[in-house]
Amino acid sequence: MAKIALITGATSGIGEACAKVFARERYDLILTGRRIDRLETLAAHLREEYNVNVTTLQFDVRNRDEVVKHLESLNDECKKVNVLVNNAGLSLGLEPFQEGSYDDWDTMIDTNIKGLLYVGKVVANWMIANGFGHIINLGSIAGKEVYANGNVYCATKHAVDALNKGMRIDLLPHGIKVTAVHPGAVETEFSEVRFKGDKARAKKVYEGFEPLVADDVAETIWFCASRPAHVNINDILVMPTAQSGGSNIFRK
Ligand code: NDP
Ligand code: 8X3
Repeated sequence: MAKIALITGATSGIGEACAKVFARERYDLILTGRRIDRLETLAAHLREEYNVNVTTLQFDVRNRDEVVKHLESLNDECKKVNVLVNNAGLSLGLEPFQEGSYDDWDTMIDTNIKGLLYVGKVVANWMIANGFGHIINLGSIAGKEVYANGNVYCATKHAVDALNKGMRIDLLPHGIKVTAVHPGAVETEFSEVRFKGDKARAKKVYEGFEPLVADDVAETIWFCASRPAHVNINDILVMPTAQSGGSNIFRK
């Protein structure tokens, strides 16, 4: 039987790249996101290209009832998930703390922290029942350092860093691996979302240096997922060579 990877936020960027890498490695996939048309297009491509089974689930990770309902609607075979890539997340706005938007703060906290917890808990309980599994949480350099105007986004990723450690302590007795992958700047739709559709402003973030691409992160995630059973990568920081730390890129 093929192994199974469940990937949240598979409609673009790092999540989509992970779907392609795990399909290449002949994993069956459960892909989630809100933009169902994109999920269906990707699923059709992966079935055709790699002959893997792909199930798509459309839900908003911020909605706890929806998360539980959609995930628990999967059949028992699908719940034998080997790898969860807990990836769905976003940044909104880039303002000094005193000018920040309450709505943006709520959305980031609800998505990056609460969404990761809701999905993580459901899947962790399947993994406990199955006696195996590996949870890979998407952190960030923003979870290791704080940069100007990054205040709340950085706080959510620091929370992911702490939760990753806590999850590992609690799940280790059940034989479940827990890893955090913390990327630096990756050119995806991330900055377009942060700047609310302003493509020109988003593009500027990646000018003058070579950022990571989503594939670089997906291959790092695959490296973590493909270690032997006795090896766990607790935490990995993967940066563009040209970016020495959280503050070393231009964000305006
Ligand atoms: P993208 O914007 O390209 O992808 C984000 C994904 O998250 C999309 O598939 C989106 O799907 C999903 N998502 C966002 N909000 C929700 C929600 N409420 N419910 C369900 N799904 C949601 O960005 P990236 O690929 O770059 O980001 C992926 C992860 O990597 C995030 O956690 C981000 O914080 C992290 N990261 C990104 C870095 C970067 O520089 N790009 C660096 C470090 C970490 P949809 O909109 O269809 O629901
Ligand atoms: C995304 C990378 O440095 O723009 O987490 O916050 S950064």
